[in-house]
Amino acid sequence: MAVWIKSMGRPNILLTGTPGVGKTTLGKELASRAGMTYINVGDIAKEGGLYEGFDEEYECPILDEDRVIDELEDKMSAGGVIVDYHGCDFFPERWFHVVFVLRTETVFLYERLQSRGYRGKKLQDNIQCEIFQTLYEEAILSYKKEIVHQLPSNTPEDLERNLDQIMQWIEQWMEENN
Ligand code: DAT
Repeated sequence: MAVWIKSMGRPNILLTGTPGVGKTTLGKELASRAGMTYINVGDIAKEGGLYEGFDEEYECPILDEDRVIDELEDKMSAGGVIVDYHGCDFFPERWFHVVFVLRTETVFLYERLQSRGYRGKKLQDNIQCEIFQTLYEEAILSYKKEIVHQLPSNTPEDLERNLDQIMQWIEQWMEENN
């Protein structure tokens, strides 16, 4: 594997998809293998209280998107960042060199969300979100179609394969851009 020097330009990667598809698992492991920075937008919002209300229907706080963008801008300009969020239409398009949309089949996702404590409408809405490929549609409307890739995320084997593929992609990007 090529040695990456810190001063080299590094890509920014967006990992998106329905809650439970495996963004955090993949993102953290990828950051550790690639020596990149992992950013979980949900956590950043929580830590900084970057909310502008509470959505009663979906039982979750409403993200203050402008403040999230202000908070992340400097880190994104520096490069080498992996961003994890279950939404993608409000980030500046220029931030990302590649977008991966993780996809999980209903049987697996149902079990993961149930064990996370999701029930009733919240569970159904998230399952439906995945079946209707809402995040994939959002991604291809928000970024150039050529940089948006779907990755199956059902099994530990999928996780390994995705890690390998993204590591290869990063290596190629580094060669082409440095
Ligand atoms: P997300 O960050 O998209 O909400 P997560 O990384 O927290 O998802 O993963 C949800 C659960 O699923 C967690 O218990 C780990 C498990 N998981 C993630 N990716 C997986 C995969 N490829 N195969 C099996 N389980 C996976």
